[in-house]
Amino acid sequence: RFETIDFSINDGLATITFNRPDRLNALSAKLKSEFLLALRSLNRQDSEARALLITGAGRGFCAGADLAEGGNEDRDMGASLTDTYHPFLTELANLRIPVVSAVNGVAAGAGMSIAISADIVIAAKSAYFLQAFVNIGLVPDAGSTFLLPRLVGLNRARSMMMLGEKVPADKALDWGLVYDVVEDDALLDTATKLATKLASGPTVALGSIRHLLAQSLTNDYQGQLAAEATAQRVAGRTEDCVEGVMAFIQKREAAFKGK
Ligand code: T3D
Repeated sequence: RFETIDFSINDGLATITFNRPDRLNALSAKLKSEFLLALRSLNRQDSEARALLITGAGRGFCAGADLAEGGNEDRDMGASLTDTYHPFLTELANLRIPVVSAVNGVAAGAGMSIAISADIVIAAKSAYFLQAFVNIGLVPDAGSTFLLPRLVGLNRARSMMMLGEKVPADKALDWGLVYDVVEDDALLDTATKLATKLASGPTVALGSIRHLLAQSLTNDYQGQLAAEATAQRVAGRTEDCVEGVMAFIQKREAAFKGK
């Protein structure tokens, strides 16, 4: 159905694969709109997805904005962001299911923003991260200036953004930007196993964990305690919580249903 992404849902695991390998999966207008549609479908109440895996086809994860599609020099890039980037970034942030990114190659510009928006980032050994914006005279966007300093600290974020140098996977691991780095040929298998585990987890609790942590980036301590109480009230009333406690008492593996 889609031309620039592959989108599937199997046994509760949704997978989105950016699929413009000859352009290192750069974000063309078509790709951005298809990505948005796929994310919207996952945000619908009737979606059967319980986890999302995002990766890229070929040797790149995503090289950011499609620079070959730029159009005229007077183009308003601010409007381009609000009209074509912010909708999918917001939809991604709003997901109530856990998100894993499998970074198979370069994650540059807005492509890096997508990669690090995931709850768990797994990178191939040969992958790298690039705040490419400054190299073409732009400022970091797509949430980079919000997320990156919070993930790696101001100092490293500033250096990445001002120098526009590649940060290889092993350094990204050292900095805490990614959860794990694996051999290139083990990436998809490792990330799929992890996402499959999340897809059979207590979905309501997992969704709340992602939102609580997002809120913690701006909340004060009292606000966060209140948010935890609200989320726990909901989680405590799920069938999965009943099952989790029962399984613990019966000394068996819990069989969560996602509700
Ligand atoms: O209005 C708005 O859209 C504002 C929003 C901005 C958000 C942003 O993301 S701005 C940042 C945009 N991204 C970049 O600046 C990165 C540009 N790409 C590169 O610097 C390099 O391609 C890489 C360092 C990522 C990879 O280098 P390398 O040597 O491994 O590959 P390559 O040969 O440069 O690229 C392979 C092909 O993909 C090549 O095409 P060709 O020559 O084989 O026909 C290249 O042109 C194409 N490609 C790579 N990145 C992009 C791209 N085509 C369009 N847009 C790209 N971003």
